[in-house]
Amino acid sequence: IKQLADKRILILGLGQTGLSCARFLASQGLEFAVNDSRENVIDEAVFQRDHPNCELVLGKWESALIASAQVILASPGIDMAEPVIADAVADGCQVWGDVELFCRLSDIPVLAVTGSNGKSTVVSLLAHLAQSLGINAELGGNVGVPILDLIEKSPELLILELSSFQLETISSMKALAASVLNLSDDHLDRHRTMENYRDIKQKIYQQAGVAVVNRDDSATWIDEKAFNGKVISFGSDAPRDGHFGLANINNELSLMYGQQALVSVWQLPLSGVHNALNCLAVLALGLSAGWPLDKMLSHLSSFTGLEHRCQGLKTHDGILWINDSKATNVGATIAAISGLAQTKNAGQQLILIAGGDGKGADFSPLKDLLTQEVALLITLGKDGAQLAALAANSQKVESLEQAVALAGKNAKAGDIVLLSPACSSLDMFKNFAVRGQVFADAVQAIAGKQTPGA
Ligand code: UMA
Ligand code: ADP
Repeated sequence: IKQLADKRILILGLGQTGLSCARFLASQGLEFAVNDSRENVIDEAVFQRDHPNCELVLGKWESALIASAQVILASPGIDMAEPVIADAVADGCQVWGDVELFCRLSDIPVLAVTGSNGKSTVVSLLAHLAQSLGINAELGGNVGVPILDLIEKSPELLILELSSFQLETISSMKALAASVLNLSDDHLDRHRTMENYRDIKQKIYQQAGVAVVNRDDSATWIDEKAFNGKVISFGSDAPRDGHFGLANINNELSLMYGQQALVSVWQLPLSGVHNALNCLAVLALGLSAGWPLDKMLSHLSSFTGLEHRCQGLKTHDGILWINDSKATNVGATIAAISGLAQTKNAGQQLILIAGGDGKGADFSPLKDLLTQEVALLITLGKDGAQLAALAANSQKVESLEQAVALAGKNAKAGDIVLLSPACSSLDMFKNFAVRGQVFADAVQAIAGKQTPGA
């Protein structure tokens, strides 16, 4: 904490991260200023009561305040390359995020996970296994709990989900084990190129004890000669000794550790090859933390999965309605459609509801699946029209309720209606969870009620 004493500290952004930074600095008796470019982000009176000495500027970026800071604690959602901010930051000013501050202050061991998709699933499954094994671990980061809020709990292990936004400001992380699960087009409106996005994600490996890499995705690989730690890989092919993979054993696809068959994919709690890969990444990370493989395997099946990720809804109309609102990029929607394509039968139609803010993504990798697997594409939101142009049969609507109504009219019993937007929700909803809930409510309104005699 000496690094912060007598420094002019500025918190940029007053969402979850900024508020947690403010609480932490105050708990250490440190003074700070806060700047958020939006109005009405907090109850100012309450904040000023809790932090009476804090200079608070809301509603605009205050160049003079930014220029006078010696340490800036930047919220992940703020693009520090924006000229109004970048031009104001003084030479020699340290720009950290909450995670970098944590890394500089704490030596609690960390399992760190990033990737374009599967992060929340992997860290939640790790937390589930830790709890089942009686390990005092806490889960935090991009999954929704700011990391500085966890320091005072003094867990024996931290399981951290890290976004590219959080990794951008990291330089001191020394994870026990770290993984880039996969990389596909996302957040390019901020990171500009895939190379830059990959380089940011790869910062998670800096000084890690173990790098857990995906053999199927070269963007997750690390230069083993330049790396001091150990590398464990996972992938969809049969693995070498000491690595994880998949293989056909007695006509069933099985999770493998070297030559050892671990469990059939049918016994896993989550379906789809992408989830089998997520489980392999979990086992590799858990093993790196010293967790016994047999004990992890015995607790895998009791994981119940997360809402809004390929979650089937309970209805009475014979249609399978699936909420995959968390599919906020093209890679996630490809995983959802490919997973269903493997299991659905020839008579089952798939209706897809997609669209929202595409964050500058290239949608074309979806084209073949949309043509081959999707009977009707219903689009909405800012970039809905771009998606609609890729499919043979598509219709545009204005709201998610209209999309559900249209899907209901076109689907017959046995069909599948999938909400998997390939886009962020932020053009129409507060977040993906609200979008998923609006979908679930609209589905219940037309399909949840038991029909008389049913
Ligand atoms: N703000 C400005 N000007 C801007 C942008 C933001 O002033 O141009 C202010 C907003 O007014 C607001 C604050 O900054 O007051 C919001 O900060 P933030 O956007 O960094 O959000 P937090 O509430 O601090 O939440 C962040 C993560 N949000 C983002 O990265 C956008 C949360 O991830 C994370 O759970 C939380 O920290 C705790 O670590 C959310 C997310 O959408 C779930 N992440 C992206 C994703 O998963 O794709 C990366
Ligand atoms: P993240 O935290 O990285 O956004 P989640 O576990 O919340 O990941 O899942 C987000 C979306 O990605 C969901 O639609 C989910 O079905 C899909 N998904 C999960 N794991 C993978 C994977 N390994 N590859 C591709 N898509 C995935």
